[in-house]
Amino acid sequence: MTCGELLVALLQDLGVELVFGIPGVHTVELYRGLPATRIRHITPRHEQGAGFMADGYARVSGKPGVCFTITGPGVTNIITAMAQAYADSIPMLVISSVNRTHELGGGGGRLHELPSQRELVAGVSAFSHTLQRPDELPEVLRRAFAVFSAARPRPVHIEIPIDIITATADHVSRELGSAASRAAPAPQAIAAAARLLGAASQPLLLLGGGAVDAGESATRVAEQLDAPTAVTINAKGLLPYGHPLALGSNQSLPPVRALAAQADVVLAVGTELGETDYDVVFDGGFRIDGKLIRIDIDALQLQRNHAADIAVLGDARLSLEALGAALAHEPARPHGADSPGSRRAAAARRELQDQWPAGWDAQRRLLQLVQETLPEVIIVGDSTQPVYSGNHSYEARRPRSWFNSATGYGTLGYGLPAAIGARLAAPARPVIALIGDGGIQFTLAELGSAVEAATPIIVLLWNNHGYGEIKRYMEARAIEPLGVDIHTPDFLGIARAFGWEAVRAQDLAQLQGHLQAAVGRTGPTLIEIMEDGPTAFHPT
Ligand SMILES: Cc1ncc(C[n+]2csc(CCOP(=O)(O)OP(=O)(O)O)c2C)c(N)n1
Ligand SMILES: [Mg+2]
Repeated sequence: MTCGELLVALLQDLGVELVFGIPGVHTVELYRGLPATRIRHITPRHEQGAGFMADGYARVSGKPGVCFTITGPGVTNIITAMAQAYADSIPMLVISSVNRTHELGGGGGRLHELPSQRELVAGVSAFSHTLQRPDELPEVLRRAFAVFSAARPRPVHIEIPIDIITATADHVSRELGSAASRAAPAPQAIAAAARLLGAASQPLLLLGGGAVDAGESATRVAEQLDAPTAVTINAKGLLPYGHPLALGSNQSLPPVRALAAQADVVLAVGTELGETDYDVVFDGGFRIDGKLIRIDIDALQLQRNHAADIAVLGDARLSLEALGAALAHEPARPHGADSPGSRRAAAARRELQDQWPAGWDAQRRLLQLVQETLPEVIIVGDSTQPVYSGNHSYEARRPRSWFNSATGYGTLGYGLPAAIGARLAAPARPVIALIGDGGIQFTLAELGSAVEAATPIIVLLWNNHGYGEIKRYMEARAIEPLGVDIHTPDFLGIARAFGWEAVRAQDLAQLQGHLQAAVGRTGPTLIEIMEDGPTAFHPT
């Protein structure tokens, strides 16, 4: 058995079901053992597509997305996707080759050579490791999976020199030992938090993507505290749909900011308190004037952005369960739609609705129709108008059902490949990629991967013939729009050429018909929506 064969056997032992990658002469030895496993291989058209697919798969399944890439260009191509996953704390394992051990850093002009590949990737990884011997493999994989399951999940990079991939591994034990248990919070910290929250008169709860698997315990705590609750974009769906305490993801808008500033105690769980959720208007206006309790799995993150009065290190679900148990000893508060907290939340929601920009209304109705037609839908967004407005107005029915690349790193080109990964993780659910005409052109060739992977996803293409958001931004600053009115191709023709069904929707009834037809198909469907022009969409 070679090191390459051992690797895929270990990955299977670790529960990996899918690998995304484009093979090359440096990685063929990773493929030798694959057919003997149950692992399915998915081939993208660019390594960035592989990374985004792995990300979409991870966000829906909760399991790490695994990629194989070649030395050099394969690695540089996937770095953008790793950076998006790094920013949003998504588990991802990138296994690449690298030049021979004795040539590393040599600058000899070898095929695919980089001065230091490991250093390049280390900046977007929890860690990046160069394998020196096959014997190291079980341990380094154990470390990677410890990041994914028990620490703050982020990409991990393992590079294997091409002389090590083929080295014999017959002597290496396949023993993987026990995964780490998740960290429970310190009891004193939870007791202090419960005392402070128990005495609060205007508490506010902030939930982030770190709490994505803590919906039930978070809802219990929200109800015990009667606290209006804001979720980040990656935490949408944590409270039951239509919950009276829900504020959605509007921390950048005045009504929720007012609640945050007025709150005497804010409890923030698994959230960075970062810019793309709390300050997309870039004015530094999100303030917490009262006491702040933070819960996070990452000790460093507990100290970033806002200083906490009580900083609790621990897993979100275990911490919220412990907090819920402690709060059960505090005097019960009223709850239900008429409670003071629910009334504060309802007032904020009304104010928010009055303040929605006019242009958002059409997009909101579009997204509502999608959700009514396909209640189980997962909407994977790129960085385009209806994604921005949906980040504020859309209420997901379940966690892991609305996410996009407008958060965190904010790259274009994410939506299509990430939707393919999402569908692979949830083959029974409708998956929509919501993308602009600019964003889709970054990874357009992945239309081919969707056909090949037999993932009947739906692309909702928001076409305004250009980089609309940036054009608006330039106009608002009296900069003459330049570089934003791009040539857009015949997307329907392109999609058909890739083997997709492709149609245009001009009103809600047409859109509904197209969606219903699309979910009945075995192949993927692109539905184009024109923002303007003679075939413009009217949300009626
Ligand atoms: C890789 C990358 N390059 C550039 C940008 C800057 N950018 C953000 S939004 C945007 C416009 C995207 O156009 P489109 O996808 O058509 O969406 P629209 O704003 O028109 O709705 C651009 C260029 C980015 N976020 N990521
Ligand atoms: Mg556009």
